[in-house]
Amino acid sequence: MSAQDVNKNSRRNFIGTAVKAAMVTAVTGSQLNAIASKEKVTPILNPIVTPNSSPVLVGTSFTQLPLPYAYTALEPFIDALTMEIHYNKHAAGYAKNVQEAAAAENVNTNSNLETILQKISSYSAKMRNNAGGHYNHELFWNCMKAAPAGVPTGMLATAINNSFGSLETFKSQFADAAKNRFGSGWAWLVVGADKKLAIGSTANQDNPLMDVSTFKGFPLLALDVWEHAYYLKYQNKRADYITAWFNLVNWDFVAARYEKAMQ
Ligand code: MN3
Repeated sequence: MSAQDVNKNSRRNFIGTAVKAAMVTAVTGSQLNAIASKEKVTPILNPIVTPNSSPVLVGTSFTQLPLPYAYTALEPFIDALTMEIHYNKHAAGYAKNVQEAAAAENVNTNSNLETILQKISSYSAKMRNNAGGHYNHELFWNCMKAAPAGVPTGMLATAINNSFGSLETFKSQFADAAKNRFGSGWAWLVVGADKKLAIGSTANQDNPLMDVSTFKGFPLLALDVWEHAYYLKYQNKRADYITAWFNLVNWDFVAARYEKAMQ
């Protein structure tokens, strides 16, 4: 057998293994769904966006909404187990805790979370961490969709080109914001009070709507750079996670939020 044949063979074996691994993942994903339905957890395949609801997700509720796709939908860039733990444990925890904080601090949970965030300095640290955590994740899920990402369109595409020169320059600057956020936090694309696009980051579960944030604006695009968002697949390689994540950006959602912000 020539070296080339050996190469072909090992490549075939690798592909076989990869296909098998994908099948195992698919089964795991559907088993998770089955477990979810048995435990009367909200089904995860229901879309958030219905014909009667705004696709821009303005007016975030205190309740965790169903994921707009299956746990497996973002593979291979974000694995199903990471998504399952992230949505069902981490994000579900913020949703539960923000409701506890609201009850303790006499906040009406029928109000929009945005109004609380804008005056978050009036509330407890528990409210700040969990109102932020809940809001950020509800936004984050909608900022992603199954690959491929496509490209920004319409007014957003023009604004990105005008502000950053090109989509590639935008991605590079956004990735730098995400890489350089020390410890846990988020990277953002926002529309500022001056109606201009800006890139920045916040620590922990803070976000640009909060009165306590030094980086302010209306968030269009959010990237979670807490280790829980990537560690199972990427370990310490945050930069690789960020590069992969660009394959998942839901530009239609971002463009709809931009148009809303510019009205
Ligand atoms: Mn998270």
